[in-house]
Amino acid sequence: PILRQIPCLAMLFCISPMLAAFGQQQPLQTLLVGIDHRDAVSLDGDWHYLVDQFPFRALYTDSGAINDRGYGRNTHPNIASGAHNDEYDFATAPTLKVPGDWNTQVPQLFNYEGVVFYEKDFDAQPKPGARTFLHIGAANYRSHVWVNQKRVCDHEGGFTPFDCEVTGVLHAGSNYVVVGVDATRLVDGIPSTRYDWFNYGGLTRDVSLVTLPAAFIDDYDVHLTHGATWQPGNTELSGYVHVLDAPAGTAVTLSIPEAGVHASLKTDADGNAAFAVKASKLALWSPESPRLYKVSMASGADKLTDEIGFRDIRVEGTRILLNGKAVFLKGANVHAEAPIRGGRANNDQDVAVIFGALKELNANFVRMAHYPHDERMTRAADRNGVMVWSEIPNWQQIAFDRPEVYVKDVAMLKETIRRDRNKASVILWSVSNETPNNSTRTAFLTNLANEARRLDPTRPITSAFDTEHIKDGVGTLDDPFTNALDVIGINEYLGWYTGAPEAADSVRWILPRKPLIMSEFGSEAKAGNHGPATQRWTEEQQASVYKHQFAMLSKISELRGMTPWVLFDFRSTTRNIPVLQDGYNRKGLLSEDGKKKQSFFLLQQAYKDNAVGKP
Ligand code: GCB
Repeated sequence: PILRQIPCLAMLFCISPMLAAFGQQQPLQTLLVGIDHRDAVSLDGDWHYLVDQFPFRALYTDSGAINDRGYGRNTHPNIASGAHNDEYDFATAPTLKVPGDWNTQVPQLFNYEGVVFYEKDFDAQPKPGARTFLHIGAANYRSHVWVNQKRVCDHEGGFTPFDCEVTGVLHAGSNYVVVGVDATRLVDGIPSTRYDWFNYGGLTRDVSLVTLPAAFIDDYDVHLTHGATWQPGNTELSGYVHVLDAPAGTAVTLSIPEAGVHASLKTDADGNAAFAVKASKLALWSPESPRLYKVSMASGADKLTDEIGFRDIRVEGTRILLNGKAVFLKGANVHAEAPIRGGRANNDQDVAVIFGALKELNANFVRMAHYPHDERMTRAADRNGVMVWSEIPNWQQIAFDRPEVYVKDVAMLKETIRRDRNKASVILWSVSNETPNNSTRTAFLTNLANEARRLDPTRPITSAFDTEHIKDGVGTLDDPFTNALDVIGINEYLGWYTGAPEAADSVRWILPRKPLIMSEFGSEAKAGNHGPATQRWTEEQQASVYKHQFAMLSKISELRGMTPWVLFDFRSTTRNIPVLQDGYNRKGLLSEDGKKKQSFFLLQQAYKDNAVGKP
């Protein structure tokens, strides 16, 4: 109440009472694994939209609850006569393309970080005994979904998919779905309120409807058995196929014809059919030979075929072993920003441009910063033989002191791992980027790293650390959170945020005895801006930073990979130097419209010659 009487100093303080009621954790929504390999009815295309401007009366009630008497009802105003009624109408509202952020589609919404409602009509013919799910690939940041006036789900998190069950709500003929998407930054959000990228709002990834039998395969994990017994040529596959709502003893088949695997399994009381089967003639997945196998699973009336690669990834001392062989990770950071056209990357074309650039660079690795990207990206990585660092958006200042943030973080981690655990390309789960070194943070992230390891014991866990404090020519990483990790990432910007580029030449590093990935370095350059190497913002200065970084990196004995920041220039709300930045972070090896800078060619050559770092 007091807050109502004082002017809003910041958006944050104005909206906090309203959001208080949202503090209770929403249950984890269903998440159907391998949905892109199922027959789904796409709901992509034109959706009507209405902006619900602050104080977001259509989405939230005055007490902060979700308003089920608002736009979710999709009523139409009585224009002719009779009682006054609702003052909105989707039927005559303009449209937005889905998938797509609203920012790059409607000039007036470019900087809008509030609520937009989406509506779409669709036809359905529900069949008795069948179940239907509405799949949302991602909606940034919170979303509330109504189908035919009933709220079917709520979801928080801008980069992971969720599936809302709509069985029983659908009827034969025309139906509608309304989604209220709120892109407001939250102190207790993940990420929190400050971050160096653009807050693209809306239904940013594909939306579809999928119809399944009463009991169906919702989750599976098929991987090369991980453990001390692993030997090339003597391989075994293990994992599980989970059948949702199946009674114990339900039959499940798993077959990988090209690998000679045909297994008949039975579910346990939880619907889980665990397995371990010999598959000794497997061709293992690697960047040189990214072999994928057709993996078919069936149970009752449900069947599904995915394409999965098999490989072993592990850490031994300071080395990273892929299929028992030490590897050096030659990579780059990538944001989910569509090159050329701009906006959130979410279609085959965007993914082809990004992977085209990575392959041209001679990269075998990519850090998908700083959150899970569209599933097309990890699929493309599987096919292209590019290893992946996958991250959840614990970026810098997160409200680590709030228990509800930990609950949300675990939900996000689960969604990320569940969606991508069958991707051979994904070799690392990262739980954070540049978080402050204090005991609250360390306890929080140590628990989260352990949770990641519990959810997936087959992959190493990592995080990126910020070491701006390189003193007297010595770089150190003295952070207790490193104890919880298998692989260490370090972000440093010698030659840009600190010191001159050549200072790197004489820096010595004192590091934990774990594999190190230099997960960020670089400097800003506007493509086409030329001058002496000492002049900031030129391609020459950026190239000079890279040269001196290579000299430094070559001397770090623990170095097992590098991902300079960043492949393409990307939009960020914090980069506001006119002419030079114009709203873009310019640390790209390429500009946002695909112009290669000098640094691109330098790195391309270094990767070709394996000039920096050893496996
Ligand atoms: C960092 C962050 C990254 C930023 C980058 C920069 O350390 O991890 O998200 O965009 O620096 O350009 O400052």
